[in-house]
Amino acid sequence: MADNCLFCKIIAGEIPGTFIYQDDRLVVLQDIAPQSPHHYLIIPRKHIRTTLDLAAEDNDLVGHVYQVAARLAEQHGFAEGGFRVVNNCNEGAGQTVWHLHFHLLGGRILTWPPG
Ligand code: DGP
Repeated sequence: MADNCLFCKIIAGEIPGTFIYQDDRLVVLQDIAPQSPHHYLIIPRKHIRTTLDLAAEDNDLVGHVYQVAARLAEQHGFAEGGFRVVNNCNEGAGQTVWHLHFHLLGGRILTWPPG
């Protein structure tokens, strides 16, 4: 757990969050400011600051993130309609929380390109 990390504190139960799913490697939270009818944050338990800080030993973890994203989209009924998994890396891409996370968005038509 990293000092002053919002997501580490939510994972530790020090700050409340709505957990959609959790296992030994990651948690999935309801986003506090949803951008689509389904907007979940897939957050590795391990504190990794950004995508740039991923190591080869994290390859299985990232694969697991995508497996969980697909299963949740199916279970929550928005896989067929289309969904998106997004990681914002660094400020210029919109990263505001410095603990690696993946947005899982679905439940509406998602336009392209993003802003
Ligand atoms: P990003 O901008 O890519 O770093 O995404 C951070 C997301 O985290 C953003 O969509 C809003 C969400 N968020 C910020 N604070 C909280 C919080 O306290 N609880 C939850 N569940 N989500 C939060």
